[in-house]
Amino acid sequence: VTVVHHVDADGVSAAAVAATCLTRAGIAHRLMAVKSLDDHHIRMVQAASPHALWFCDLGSAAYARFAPTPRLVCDHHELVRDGTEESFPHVNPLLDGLRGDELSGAGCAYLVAAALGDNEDLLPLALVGATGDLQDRRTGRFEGTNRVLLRQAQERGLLAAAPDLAFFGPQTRPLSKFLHLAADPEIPGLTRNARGVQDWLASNGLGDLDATKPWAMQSEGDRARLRSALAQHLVALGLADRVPRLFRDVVTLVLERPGQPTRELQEFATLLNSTARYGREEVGLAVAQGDRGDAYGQALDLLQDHRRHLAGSLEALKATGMQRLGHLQWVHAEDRVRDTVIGIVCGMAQEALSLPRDLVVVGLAWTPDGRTKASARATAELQGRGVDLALAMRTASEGVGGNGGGHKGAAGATIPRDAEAEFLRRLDAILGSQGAPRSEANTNIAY
Ligand SMILES: [Mn+2]
Repeated sequence: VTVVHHVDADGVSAAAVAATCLTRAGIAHRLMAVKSLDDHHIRMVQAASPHALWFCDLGSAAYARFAPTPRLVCDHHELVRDGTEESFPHVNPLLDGLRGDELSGAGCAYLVAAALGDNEDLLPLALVGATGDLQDRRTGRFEGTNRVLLRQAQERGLLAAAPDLAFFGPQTRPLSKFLHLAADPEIPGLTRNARGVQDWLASNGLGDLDATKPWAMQSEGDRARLRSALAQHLVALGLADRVPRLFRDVVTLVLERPGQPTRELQEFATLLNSTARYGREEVGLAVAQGDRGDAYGQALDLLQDHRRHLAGSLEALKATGMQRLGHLQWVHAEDRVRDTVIGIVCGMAQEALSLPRDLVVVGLAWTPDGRTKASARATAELQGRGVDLALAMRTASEGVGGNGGGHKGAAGATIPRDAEAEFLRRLDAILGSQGAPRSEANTNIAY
């Protein structure tokens, strides 16, 4: 079996599930990581002359290109329905009338693994993939099928879930950073203000806390006091509407060592993103399959590089400035942001640069092979108005000789480098037809 998987945290989690259950079943296999199933990668997979194919976190739009090879597709991206989409084993929540954000590629792969044998220990990976795809961000907890998988993992003592502060990095970020790097929700006086955090802690009777210790290492009593103080702080500022967003269901991998990124789902997913998105998928796969030795050490180094790259990328976006075109705001990072993380950076920019939420965000970056990667993000409000980025990005890119797809709220495309302006024009027109609001002015915004 040739396992073809995407290079994000979900794709790596899915591939780790697939590889582990194939090994246990005594089935020979090899792994192939791909950025997308565009023409180039489709030819690459075909050239490998696979006996059988298992697609993880992609394939729902390209399955027809691999007939008559036996195929299994585990995906949750928008489907191409051509009448043959259920003529082979095809696991995608959209085929069952479910939402694409209530089960991840890794979750689909887990359902197959569960059918193959006793693979319940892989349940946490199903949810690492889900959180890597931000499936717990809309409501602050897992919904639908993910919720069922979470309950199973809790019953088996693999995961624990409890409402706690929603900020990123409860296991590894020192408390001060945990608070001042938190931008969603924005907390006036604390967000991006390290000094402000110290003063605020002191003036709330929390000055005795060791701010170098991570959040999860603080005592439960101190955490409870800090949570209420934060809520009161927002209420006192007239921002009570932000209080619910202070909290999410934080999911802990109870068998992992405390203080490690593998101990909490979101941090685990970020660790995997630090590997495969930089061409080091073998490191992420080893960690996802349980390596806590050499590969784990390498992953921690890659995580530092990933953090530096993201911080530098945000600065680059800020310096370049967003431009507006009709229904979208866009920025071209050229070679300053890796094509494999431009989507993550656009998502972060929405919060960190307080971008208008009523315009689709589009980031462009050059790929190493001479093309251009485009990544787009739409808020839930825009999706509610009818915006479907998977369709818009696919149609606009195919119109200029590229390809694309994804989810309604997050999608990507690869296009010829000389077609960037035409692509943006087509995308803008499609977004308009989908009901996206228009910006007031076509201006460059300087930050
Ligand atoms: Mn996915």
